[in-house]
Order: sequence, then structure tokens, then C-alpha cells
Amino acid sequence: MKQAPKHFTRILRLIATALFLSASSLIAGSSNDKNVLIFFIDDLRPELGCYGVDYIKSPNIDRLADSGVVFDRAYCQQALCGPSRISMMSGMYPHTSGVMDLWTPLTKAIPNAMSLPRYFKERGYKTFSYGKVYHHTRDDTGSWTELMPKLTVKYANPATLQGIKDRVAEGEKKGLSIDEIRILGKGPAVESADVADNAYPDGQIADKAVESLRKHKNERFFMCVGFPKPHLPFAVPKRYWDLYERDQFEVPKKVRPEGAPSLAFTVWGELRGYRGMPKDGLLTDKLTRELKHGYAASVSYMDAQVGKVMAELNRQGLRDNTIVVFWGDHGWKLGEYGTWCKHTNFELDAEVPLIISAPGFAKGERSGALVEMIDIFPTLATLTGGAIPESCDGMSMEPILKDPSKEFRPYALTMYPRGSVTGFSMNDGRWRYTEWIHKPTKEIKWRELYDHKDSSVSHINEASNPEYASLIASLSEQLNSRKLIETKPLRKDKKK
Ligand SMILES: [Ca+2]
Repeated sequence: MKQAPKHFTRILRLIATALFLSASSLIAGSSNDKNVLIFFIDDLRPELGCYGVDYIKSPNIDRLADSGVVFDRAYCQQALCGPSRISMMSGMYPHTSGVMDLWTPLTKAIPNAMSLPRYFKERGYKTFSYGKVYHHTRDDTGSWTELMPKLTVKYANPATLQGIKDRVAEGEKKGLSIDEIRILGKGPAVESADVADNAYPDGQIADKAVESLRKHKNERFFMCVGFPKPHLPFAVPKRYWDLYERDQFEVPKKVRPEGAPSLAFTVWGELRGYRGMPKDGLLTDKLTRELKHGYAASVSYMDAQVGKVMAELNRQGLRDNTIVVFWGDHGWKLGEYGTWCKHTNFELDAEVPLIISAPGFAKGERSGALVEMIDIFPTLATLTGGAIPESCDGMSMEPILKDPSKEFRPYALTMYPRGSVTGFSMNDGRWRYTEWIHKPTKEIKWRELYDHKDSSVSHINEASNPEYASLIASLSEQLNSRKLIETKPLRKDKKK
């Protein structure tokens, strides 16, 4: 008779302990019940207020930076939307996954790839994709609880839209080819319209994320919010253009670095394709200022959308239980070297903004550690109490989030293919060293060495300077020890 009440008391105590633990984990937020919110930003240079830049207005991102760690030396794996996003989402280098072009979706290269959304979905999270997350909205569709359809509207001015419509109709009437009609259908590189934020896709994406946070506030979620700006065209509401004076924008020196191989550059066809852009030659100072103005306005417009989503996260009381990652898919050249856009191995294209705000970790601090975008997946795995999948090439940045003074990688790796030659490039914290390797013969065709001690712009390729021979030998040895060119795409399809 004595045993029953004792047993009963023990059960009661266990229930009480369980209740206490679940309540305290709700309050303190144990590692495995954290939500994840990731902002994917298209073509954003690490030039924001929180990066010490005073000519860009980014109050909302700066506020996010105050609640986390700003990474001063973060690098993408390839300066191209598709492969960069896939390397981040799979945690695999482009030369491991085999995705080095814009046309291959992750799930075509690796049908059972362990992607970030799949990883979280399999762990019971609700997974949401709003806006431009993967380059292809049809990629990895099975990993999402909800996937917002692609938004294709680029302009808001009725005259611009009508002009495009008229030119396309005219082209069809003349029986022009699809490619010729596509060129006619291109709009201008810039637009300033006096419209609401959600007249353009970024505003609609923010609205969708806000609505979803309200709806799913009581569920554990993994939410990806991808803003298309500041990608071309720089078409954003007028009030964001009004934040800047045209004259404040400086025109960079339009000179290529001395001794740089021509293969390192592009003809920046992406920009030239827009209506009214010169088909060859350098841009005038006037046009350079207009485009730089448009880029800055686009950053501020995107920043306002980040602010809306963050405000809702706060309003719903989710801020202390949500890990927030803000990253850009690659850098961009705004007239430096007389060039524009991405698609190269230059420092300006390889460097990206990265902010991680994780509850219980460092706040308002900076890290000078070299990190790669393939490190985001392992970081989110360990921060949420999960194991790092075997398929991941990266490492968890959790030690940096605990102590931002910690060192991490000896160098960050970036690559860009040019036909039979691939450029493998590394930044060791000061120098950018690149080898262009002819794949069939493994012969090094060109080398580049730039000093980025004080700036992301460097005007001399020092690769043939005897003064740096031993430095080059050491960097080359490190690069070649990775056997990058021998690496066959592994087609890893292991489950976690
Ligand atoms: Ca991009």
C-alpha cells in the first residue's frame, strides 16, 4: 500500500520536471527549438552602414547587425547567382556538386541532395521560400512546405511597360526570332516610379513573409526570404532615389589592373543588354553616376523590406527564438576598372556581406575571420542542435559566434570557369591569388596576385614581381594541395 503513493509521487515529479523543462526551454530557447530566418540578397556588395560605409543608407540592416556578428571577410564560392546559392544551400563547393553554371538546378545535378530546407523539413520544421531563394524556383521544390511562385514584373511605370509590350508586338509582327524579340523586350537599367513598395517584387515578397510570420508564429519554421534588389534593373520607388544626391557618387578610375590577363574580365553583357546602354566601350561619368545612384536606391529599398520582416518578427515575439542570417550571393563591380556586374574572380565580385544574429551568441561585434558561404549550412545545423550532414564541405562558424576574435580558415576559396580554363582564387586575409588552370593539361595559364590590404580595388597584378616569388610559391602550394582541378563532382546523395 505504501508503494502506490510513492510511485504516484514519482510520476507527478517527473511530469512537473518535464513541464518545467519545456517551459524553461520556451523561455530561454533551447538550441533545437530555434526558428531560422535567412535573407538572400541579390548582387549586394558589402557596402552598408554596418560595414562602415557612409554613402549607403541601410538603417534596418544596421539594426540587425547590432544584434549579431558582422563578418568583414566573407566570400562566395562563385560570383554567379545559381552556383553561389546552390553552394550555400547544399554546403558544397561548386567543384564538388558540379554546379558551376546558371542553368543547372541542384536537384538535377544531385537528385537526393541534402539541402538546407530538406534538412530542416526532415527535422519537423515548416519550410518557406519567398522570393528569389534558389536561382531556379523549380529547384528542390519537394523541400518546401510553401513555395512562393516567381515574380516576373520588373517595372512599374506604365509607359515603360507599354513600350516593352509594343516593341515585342512589333517584333512578332515582323517575324523576328525569339532571341531578337527577347532583346526588344528588355527595359531600361533604371526606373524611378512614384509607387508603393509592393508595386515591385521586393515589396510583395516582404508582405508575403510578414503574413507568413503572423500565420505560423506558433510553429517552428525555417524561412528563406530572397530579395531581388539590388540586382539590375535598378527599378525602385522614387522615394529611395530621393535619399541620395546624384553628385555624391564618385566615378572610379576606369583602368584595368596593370598586368591582369584579359580572361579575368568580362564584357559585362548583363548591363549592356538593357535598353539605352552602350553595346561596347566605357560608360560616361554621367551614366556611371546614374547607375551608382540607382544601385544605392535599390539597396535602400531592399533595406526597408528587411526592416518590415524584422519588425514583424519582433511584433510576434519571435526575435529571441529565431536565428537570423543575412547574406549576399556575390559582389558586384560599380565601374571599378572600367567594368560592371559580376562573373569574375576579382575581390569585388568574391566578397559578400554576411551577418548572423543568433540568440545567446555575440551581439554588435565584428569578425575578421575568413569565412565561406558553404559554412552557413554547418553553422545552422549546430546552432539548432543538429548534426552536420556528411555531404557538407564547410565548417560551423559557431566558435566565431561565441568569440568573434577567433580565427577560422587560412584562406577563402572562390572559382570561376571560362570554357576549358577555370580560375581558382583565394584570399588569405590580405592577398588575392588566382591561378587559371587549363583543365585538360592541368597547365597554369595565368596567375594573378593583388594586394587588398587597404582596399577591395587593386591596380597592379604582382604575379610576375620577383619580390613576391616566395609568397606566390606558398599560395600556389596551398591552392594545389586542394587538388581542385582533379576533383570530380562527387554527386553526393547521402541522407544526413
Ligand atoms: Ca546574384
